[in-house]
Amino acid sequence: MTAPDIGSRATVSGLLRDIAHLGVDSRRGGYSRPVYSTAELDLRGWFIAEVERRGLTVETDRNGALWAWWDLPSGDRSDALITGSHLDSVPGGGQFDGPLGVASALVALDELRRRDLPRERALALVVFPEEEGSRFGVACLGSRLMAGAIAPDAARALKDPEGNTFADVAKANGLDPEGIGPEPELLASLGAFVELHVEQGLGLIDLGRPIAIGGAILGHGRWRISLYGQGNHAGTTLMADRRDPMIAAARAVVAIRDAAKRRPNARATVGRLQPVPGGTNVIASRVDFWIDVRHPDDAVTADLVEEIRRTAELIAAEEDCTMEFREESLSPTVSFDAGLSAQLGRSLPGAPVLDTGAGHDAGVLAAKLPSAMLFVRNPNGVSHSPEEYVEDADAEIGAAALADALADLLAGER
Ligand code: HGY
Ligand code: MN
Ligand code: MN
Repeated sequence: MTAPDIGSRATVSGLLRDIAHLGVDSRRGGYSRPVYSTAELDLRGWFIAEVERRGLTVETDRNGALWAWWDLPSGDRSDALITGSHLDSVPGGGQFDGPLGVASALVALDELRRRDLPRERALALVVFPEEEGSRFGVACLGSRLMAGAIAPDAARALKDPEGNTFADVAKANGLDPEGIGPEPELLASLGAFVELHVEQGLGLIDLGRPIAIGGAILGHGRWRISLYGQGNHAGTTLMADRRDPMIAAARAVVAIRDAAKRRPNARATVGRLQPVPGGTNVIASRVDFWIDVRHPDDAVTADLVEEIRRTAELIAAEEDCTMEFREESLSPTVSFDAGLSAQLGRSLPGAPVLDTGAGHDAGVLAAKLPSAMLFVRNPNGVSHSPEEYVEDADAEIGAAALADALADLLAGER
């Protein structure tokens, strides 16, 4: 089946420029594209238009992931190959985290169709929802639901900062909340998943290479800490009479940093802190803040989190406050499929192997099917920030590498 004429030869940088106006965050800088926001829905519309221009039909699965199938003439989808990523972003995120993988999948598809090679398996381009967990708090929510890595009841009850449940938002966007959950039949039909993603570090800069094959993903989790004190007037309440959760939170944030620094290669971050009610002339009654903790060894992550819990509890007591501590999301360290990664190595001779401290849908699905990743050089190594960057030339090299890897896999290489 020869490639339908899609007009100009699409490039990754061209496709990304087409969506560069969607979800621009003028207050934070960068992009804010939470799942099911106008921006993310517009990005879904862009993806659907791009795959339909290519003659593919898009299916939405029970959890809201988009699947664009390049079917075999026989229609056989067994042992299918999938590639893709996500379109949602963190608040004030970069242009490439997620969309680079989706745009590269489109360009790789075009290249595969131009080559008109023999192929033994179908290919699907996939977009997973809520990879960042920025709206409902759980990273990779869409792929976790598909893989059965989160209970549907727990997912339905997740709330966004405005108090909307995932069930309500999913329903408002055409899903059946009672239908969300594992997709065992779909999973059983899949043979392999290859996700291309911007590198979120300096590894490729240090190596002087444009692309790498993924090795492992650091285990990572998120916990919410709530500190309760006595809300009061900033002017009429003497310092000695205060039970100020903001002081407890401030002390806890520094203690968290110190505890992480005592463990080589551990990372602990507090990037989100919300006082309630949040008035300039008001002593907070409550402070919610979230910790993101990561380490290659899951036991060290657990030990660090336990030390953080104990320390925060002690600080709360010293400040005459109380504390709630709750796990929101946890992913173990994952190594990508050795056989699939070795096959990528044969398709891309000389490509280095890099581990990553960032989580990905490929890391979640690795528990259910052979999964692997390709990383594309990011000149400043910065991510989850407006400064995230990929050179146009490297973006095209990444898509060409993805096409080479997929071509071999479609031809039956294992
Ligand atoms: O948080 C992460 O590691 C990923 O970017 N979702
Ligand atoms: Mn991210
Ligand atoms: Mn990402």
